[in-house]
Amino acid sequence: MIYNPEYECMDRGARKQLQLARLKNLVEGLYSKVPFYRKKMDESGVKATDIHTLADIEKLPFTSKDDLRELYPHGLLACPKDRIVEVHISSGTTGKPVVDEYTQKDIDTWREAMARTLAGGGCTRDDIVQNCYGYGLFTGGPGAHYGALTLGAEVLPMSSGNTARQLMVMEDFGSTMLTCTPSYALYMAEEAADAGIDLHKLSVRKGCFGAEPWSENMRKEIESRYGMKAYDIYGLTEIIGPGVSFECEAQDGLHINEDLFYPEIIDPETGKPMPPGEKGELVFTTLTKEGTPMLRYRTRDITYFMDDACSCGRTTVRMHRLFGRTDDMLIIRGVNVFPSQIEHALFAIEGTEPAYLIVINRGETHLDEVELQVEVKQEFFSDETKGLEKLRSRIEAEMKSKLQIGVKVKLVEPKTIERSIGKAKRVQDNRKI
Ligand code: DLL
Repeated sequence: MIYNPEYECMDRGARKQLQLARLKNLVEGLYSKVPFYRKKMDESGVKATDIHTLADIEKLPFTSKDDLRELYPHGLLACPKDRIVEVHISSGTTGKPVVDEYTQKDIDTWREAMARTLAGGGCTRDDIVQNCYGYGLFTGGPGAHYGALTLGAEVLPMSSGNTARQLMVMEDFGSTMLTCTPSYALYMAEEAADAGIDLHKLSVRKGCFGAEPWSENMRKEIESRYGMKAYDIYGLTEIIGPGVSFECEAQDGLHINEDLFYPEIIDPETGKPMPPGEKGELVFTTLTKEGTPMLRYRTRDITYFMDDACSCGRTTVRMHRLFGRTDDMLIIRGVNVFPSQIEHALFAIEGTEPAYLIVINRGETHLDEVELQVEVKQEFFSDETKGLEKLRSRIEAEMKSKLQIGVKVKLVEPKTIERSIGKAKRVQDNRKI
């Protein structure tokens, strides 16, 4: 089902007109209301009146994650503070997180974007949606919740974790649709098999999965284990949360909600636009947001545009499922982690050498498992094992508190981790996704 054919199936020329009108309005507003954008525009010598066509967006400055960190917490606010009704913060754990502050109109935009998204995955008012994205500051839980309610579906607001309970509810309440990270969907399937539950005999037949990288093979695995259709959905806190783009029944690229979020794909080195079919960095401008609007936000996500017609009838441009990121950010169990952060925490601990390796596996449970190999000073090895054990648990506790994920620490003898004369390779990512 197409939730909003007026906008999703709009004539492309008419949509461009709408985008241009919204862009002009946005740029004018940003210049007068947000000192950060005014300064940036002044520095690049561009004025709101210089925007005559959509291509003129190239004259405008980019916004980066580093900019957002400096503006934390309220530096991007483009409306009076008392108009903000909800706040979300990214799962990123390096430095200051990024903030999205929503007015009521922004929440309504999000509801619309997520209604389109879940409808793309086949959700209707007849569905019972088991929502196992995390609720809280993370956008996943609330975003899917709003979307399901907007469609008139019934929501089971489970949040993530407590898998035995998830399965009990799935069975007893007859969930027909699942929303969670793809790795959690597979983990639940494993637990179901262990508990002797045949998922094919339950009612769950479709799911919208995202928030982390996953592959076509993982999709096949989820689909066959549940006997369901599994759809990829994409979004990020900075732009609105989930609801930026989504797959339809064709499962061939993610339709971007272009009337709300203007997409560009640029060469990350030169900042110049890439033609459809060519990979680059995804950039978004929010066309209607009031609270914390974004101008040319560099997502660091790598994909390409697919602008051929889709069999579903939507006319929006599609993006290929993500290929990766331009930076070294790792997404572990849906939490954004940077190797530099692990390093930072590690080297504050007495007894360790400056050599470590982060090994990431997607274990039998389909959840990401992190092993942190750390070299330890020689004297610890000559010491009794109690000292080593104490050091190991200390590092594990430190990682848990700094990264918010469990890390298994393996202490190794000095000089056992491979050295490099060039760039050090700190991460061994064995996830076959
Ligand atoms: O993960 C929003 C979201 C929630 C999307 C639920 C989909 C479903 P952040 O925590 O800010 O927001 O993380 C955003 O996660 O820049 C991508 O690198 C990655 N990501 C999100 N969706 C996908 C996906 C939410 N479908 C960052 N495939 C983004 C691959 C994804 N990576």
